[in-house]
Amino acid sequence: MATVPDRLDDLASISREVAAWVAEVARLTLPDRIHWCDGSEPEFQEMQRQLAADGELIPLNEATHPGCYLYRSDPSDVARVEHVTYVCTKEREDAGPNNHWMAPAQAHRQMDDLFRGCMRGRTLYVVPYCMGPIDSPLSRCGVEITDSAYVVLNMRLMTRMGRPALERIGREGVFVKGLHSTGDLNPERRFIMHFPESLTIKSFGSGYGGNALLGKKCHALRIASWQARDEGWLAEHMLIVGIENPRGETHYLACAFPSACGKTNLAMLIPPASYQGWKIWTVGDDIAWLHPGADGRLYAINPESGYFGVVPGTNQKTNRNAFETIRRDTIFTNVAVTTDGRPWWEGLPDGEPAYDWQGRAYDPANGPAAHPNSRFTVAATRNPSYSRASEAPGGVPISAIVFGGRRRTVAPLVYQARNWTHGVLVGAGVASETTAAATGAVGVVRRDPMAMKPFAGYNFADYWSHWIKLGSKLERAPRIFHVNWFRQNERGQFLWPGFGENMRVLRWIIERCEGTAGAVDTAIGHLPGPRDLDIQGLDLARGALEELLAVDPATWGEEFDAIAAYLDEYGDRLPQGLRRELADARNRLAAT
Ligand code: SAT
Ligand code: MN
Repeated sequence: MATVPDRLDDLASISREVAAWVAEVARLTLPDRIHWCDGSEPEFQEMQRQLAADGELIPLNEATHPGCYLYRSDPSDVARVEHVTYVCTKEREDAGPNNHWMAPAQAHRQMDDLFRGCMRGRTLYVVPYCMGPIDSPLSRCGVEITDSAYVVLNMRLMTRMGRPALERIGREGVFVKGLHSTGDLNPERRFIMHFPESLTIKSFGSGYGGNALLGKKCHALRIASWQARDEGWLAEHMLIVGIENPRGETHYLACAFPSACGKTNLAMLIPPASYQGWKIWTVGDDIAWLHPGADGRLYAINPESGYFGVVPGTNQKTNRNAFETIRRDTIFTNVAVTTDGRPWWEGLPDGEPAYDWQGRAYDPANGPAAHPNSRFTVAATRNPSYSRASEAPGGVPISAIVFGGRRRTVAPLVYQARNWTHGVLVGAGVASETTAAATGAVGVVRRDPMAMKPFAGYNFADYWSHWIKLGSKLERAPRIFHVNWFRQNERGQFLWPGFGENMRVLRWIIERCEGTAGAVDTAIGHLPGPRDLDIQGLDLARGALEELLAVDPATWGEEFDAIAAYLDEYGDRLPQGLRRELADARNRLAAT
């Protein structure tokens, strides 16, 4: 039988609470070895070397991609699994209709049965981490216990991981407990369980992304959204980007789009050639923690320190910053490779795949060479547009919150909510086509309020109440907007070029915040008038701009019906403010 080593290295003595929990988990999971991660560079390099020696990581072409590796996950384990992701609160209603629910006692029993003895023959890694700058009062810590070295490497890039985090936990005594094992990767024995009332996560049977890097969606969104409600802040699925105008003034925007809808691209945008003197600064590409500041503004930190971004489509033109970022020191997951060991994916203008994401000789009959949800993991500091404000302990002040989704029809290019509560309705009404980031059908429109459908750790009705309440206390609340880069004409062609040209829309948003841009008032909110958006030098099809900025009464009548039916699912818990905003919007539409 495997024995648990009783050697307590110096890391284990930093926090009695962590040590006690590690011992308890070791008694359950029976690992051969326990490794406390210090987060140092030598530890990271040694683990990469070891994994490469074991064949789990494939070193890529050292000349073209120094320090880069390829990891192939199990073919059944390539995306988040929302159907087996649970929020386990004492009261079912607290999890809400937006979450799968299980009673905590039953969920613990079921998970502990899976974890029993599951680390025999394996190493148990203790991964202390801090979400947010290590010295920020807005940051929160956690410890992930995992038997996956790949997870450890990803956590090292994605979080402030190691000794300083453990020392902070030692001082504070509070941390989120995340227990993870890849188990046998059997999809039938795969569950991601959250216990927000005890700040606990148990994840079994997946080694992939948001299922396994527990600091990310499990902690920084599901558990943190619960903590945030209790403590008076917001944990959101938002990128944070700074936009500096030629006068040197920087506005920060927090933008919520569902997974694989372009958050990373927007966070690293390269402005069009005509935008001389404008600069983009990336603070975060996926998650924002938003706190009311003493001056009545909302301040954001990015709890992460790296990017876990979608690879396919990334190139010099679509996202030059990301393309530069991932040329070295990057872990690629489920991309293809060329004969000379370079990573390859759909959307690269040159090279050819020799082996697909499963390691088979490439054959187009097997589908795309890189998995559509293949990912890069890389430290944020590698990004040419990395903002040093990412390290600011107090965060950055947010001028605008931008919601959006991927919608062929209905939603115009951009519109502005009339006020905060109306903005909460706009966020609650977000719908988007599903993507490869989660298992299941792709391209199906579903409601994804605030892009948080898979990530809100409690009842959406309570979440919207919290949003409304929080906004009412902000003297200088951010303005709220909605964008849609994905409108198509009836021939299925995109009406808007997207990518760097989205800068034109961001400019209108900023100038609305400054009070200098014009708009027309419509039933759904304020839209740019025909001359309010800068389209100089843009090659738009004839009539495209009119279509992009049209608010068709019949279409929006149906949309409001669909939003009303969706909100009704939340019954009496739905805040009255939202019902009132929706009724007002429908009245405005009827009057047009
Ligand atoms: O798999 S992750 O949750 O990390 C990425 C995403 O779906 O947003
Ligand atoms: Mn995401």
